[in-house]
Amino acid sequence: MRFAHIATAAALCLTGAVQAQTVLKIGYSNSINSHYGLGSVAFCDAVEKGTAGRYKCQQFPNAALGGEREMIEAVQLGTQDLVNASTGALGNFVPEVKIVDIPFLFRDYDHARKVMDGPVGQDLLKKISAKGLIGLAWTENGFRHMTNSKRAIHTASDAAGLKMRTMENKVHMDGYKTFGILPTPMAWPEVFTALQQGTVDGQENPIPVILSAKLAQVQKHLSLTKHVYSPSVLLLSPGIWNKLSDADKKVFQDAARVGAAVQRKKVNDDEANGIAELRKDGMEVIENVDGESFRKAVSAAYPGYAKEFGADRIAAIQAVK
Ligand code: EAX
Repeated sequence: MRFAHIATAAALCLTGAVQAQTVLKIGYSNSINSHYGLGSVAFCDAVEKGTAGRYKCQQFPNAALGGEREMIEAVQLGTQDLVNASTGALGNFVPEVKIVDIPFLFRDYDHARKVMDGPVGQDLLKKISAKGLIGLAWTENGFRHMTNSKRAIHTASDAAGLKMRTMENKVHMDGYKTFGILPTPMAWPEVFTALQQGTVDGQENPIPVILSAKLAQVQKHLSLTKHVYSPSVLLLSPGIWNKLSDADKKVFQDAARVGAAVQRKKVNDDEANGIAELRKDGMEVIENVDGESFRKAVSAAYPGYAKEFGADRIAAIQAVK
């Protein structure tokens, strides 16, 4: 590694083309081997290559720079350059984004990815850019499932009464209340300890997060409730963006799409292989959840969502085939 850097520097010196190098700080909640890590590294590699090394990244995995809300705030302020984060806290900065956090809005991965990459998602990226953040591309966290330490969840009534950590996201909390759970909003870095100490009974997250955060160590039951899709997004600080040439802007945007593809592929792989792994780690996994019981319950929250986001906008997302 070291030698490679020296060799590159020497090669640049020989051509007399030594240029200033900007090192960008990128943060995310999970490990460097997680979907967030693989996506972020792929993005950064493509940026480095596309700018001939003028830009590179320093990776800050495992919430080393803080929770998602703090990281988004830091990118907005320009004290952090990049974050790859779920939409969990993003609605507190860009309210329009919250529409994609509605439970049972998306049927499956194909549907969700098509919407995020299509006009709805691209329009939301523009809304993000109007709020002092540059939304480079939608990456992916995955469909969220419930875990807890108390009991197997087959139907919504099994979930009722459980105290569950949620993200700091009102759309989620309003929906989850209809299942009868007691939502307890909490930043991600506090979650493992809260589960370990029993401050909350459970939490909900996609398979790639449950795996990489080793939640099997503190949660016995996993139910594939798939109750909400969790998009994530690669955000860049406007201070960096505004300094980029048009050609470099294109490099960053193309690189973000490369990163997103790698991140989604890792989500696919974890969905395919993660359940077996989690069982091996001692989790009891309920695959055949009564989804209808959850959908029926959450319909009580939909009038509120329609009022907030517009029934037509919700219907337009549902209608994407
Ligand atoms: O790494 O806070 C959360 O639950 C988010 O899903 C986060 O991205 C987890």
